[in-house]
Amino acid sequence: MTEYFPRIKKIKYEGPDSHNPLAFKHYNPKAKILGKTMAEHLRFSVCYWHTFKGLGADPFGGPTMIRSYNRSDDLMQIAEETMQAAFEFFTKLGVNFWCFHDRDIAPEADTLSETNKRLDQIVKLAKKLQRDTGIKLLWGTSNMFSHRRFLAGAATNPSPAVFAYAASQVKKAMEITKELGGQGYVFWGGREGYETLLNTDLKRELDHLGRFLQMAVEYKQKIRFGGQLYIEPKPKEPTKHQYDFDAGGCLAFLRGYGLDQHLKLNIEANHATLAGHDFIHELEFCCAHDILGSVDANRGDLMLGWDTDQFPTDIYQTTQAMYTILKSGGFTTGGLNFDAKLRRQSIDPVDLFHAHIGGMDAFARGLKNAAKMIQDRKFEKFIKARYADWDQPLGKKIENGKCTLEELEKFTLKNGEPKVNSGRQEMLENLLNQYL
Ligand code: XUL
Ligand code: CO
Repeated sequence: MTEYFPRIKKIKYEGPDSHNPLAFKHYNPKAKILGKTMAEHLRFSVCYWHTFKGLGADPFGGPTMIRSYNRSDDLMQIAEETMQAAFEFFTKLGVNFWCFHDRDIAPEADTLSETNKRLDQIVKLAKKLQRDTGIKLLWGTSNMFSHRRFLAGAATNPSPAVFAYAASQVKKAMEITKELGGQGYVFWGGREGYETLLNTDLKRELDHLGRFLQMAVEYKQKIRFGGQLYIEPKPKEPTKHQYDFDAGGCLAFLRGYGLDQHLKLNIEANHATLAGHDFIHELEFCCAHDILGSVDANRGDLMLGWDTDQFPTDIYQTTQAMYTILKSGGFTTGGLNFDAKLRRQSIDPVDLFHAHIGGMDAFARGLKNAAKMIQDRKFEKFIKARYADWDQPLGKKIENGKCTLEELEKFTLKNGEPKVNSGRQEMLENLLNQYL
C-alpha cells in the first residue's frame, strides 16, 4: 500500500524533557487525570478541509503546498488517495477522531444525483478505513458556501430553489454522517448573513434559517440519527454580518425558533475573538446555559483581526479553556477539533505533524494545569466566597423571586450604604500564572 508520509513514524509520548520535534512532550493519551485518560478528556479531531484540502492559497495567491496524494488528473482518484493519506495521518498522529464537509471528501459533479453517487463511493472507503483503524467521526457537515449558487447564502437565500438545494445537501450529508457513525453534525452559517441591508429582508431570512434547522431536526429524528446537532457561531467572514454572530446571539435564535433543546454550540476560538469576545467567554457562556457541545480549537492573530485559523499554542488560553470545560463536566459527544491550517510558507507534509503535535501538547498542558486548578479549588472557593451573601436571607429571598422593589427600598433605608469589597483581579491573575 502506498505510504503518503513515508518518513514519519507513529508519534510517541516522550515527556517534557524530549528534544524530538516529532514527539509529544505533554500529550500522553493513556495517562489518567481526574479519573479519565487524556485521550478521553481531549477527544482530539483532525479536520479534513484545512489539513487535506487547504494547500496554502490566500486571497493574494494560489496554492503553495504540493502533496503526493493530489497529483492525478482524475478527481475521484485524488479523493480516494486523499482519504487514504488522511487515515495514515490520523493513525500516525494518534488522534481518535476526524471531521469533514461533504465537499471536502468528494468533488461536486454536474448534478445532485451524480454528486451523491460520488459521496457514496468515498463514504464506502472512509467506512472501511474507520473500521481498519478504529478512528471515529466526531462530526460531519455540509459546505453550502463555496459553490456559486450559494453566493447569497443557503437557507437565507432570497431564492427558495437555492434553499431547496441546500436542504437536499444537508439531507444527504446527515445520511452519510449517520452511515459513518458520526457523533455529531455541525451547522456553520457559511454565507448565512448579509453584505448590505439595502437588499436584505432580515426578518424573512432569519425565519427561513429557523425553518431550515427545524426541518433538519425533523429529518434527524426520522432517520434516527443519534448524533448531537451543533450550530457554530461566527460574527463575520465571509459576509459583513453573519446571523450566528456569537454564543449569545445563537442561543437567542435557537430559543426563538424552538430549537434550543435540539442543538448545542460548536465554539471556535478564532470566531470568538472576531466577535470581540475571549474564547473563554464563549465557553463559559455556553457552560452557564448547558449548551457547550464541541470546540473548534484554533486561534487568531490579534494584530490581524481576521479568521487566520492558526494552530493553538497559547498555554494561558488552553489552561483556562480546559478549566471551563472540566468545570462543566467535560465533553460527551464533542471534542477538540483542530479547525486550523498551516501558514502559507509551511509547505512540507511534516509541517502538518508539527502543527498538530503543538496543538495537542498545548491542550494537554492546559488539561494538566486545569486539573490542578480543579483539585486545589482555589478559584472555586474565591468565587463562592465572593457571592456568599447571596446565601444569606436577603440574597436568597431575591434569588427565589420572593422580593419586591418596596421591600428592597425598606432594607436600604434601614441598612444604609452597602459595604464593598476588592475584586482581587491582580491576585487571581498571579495565582493563575502559578499553574502554568
Ligand atoms: C469556518 C469554519 C468552518 C466550520 C465548519 O470559519 O470554522 O470550517 O467549522 O463548516
Ligand atoms: Co470551525
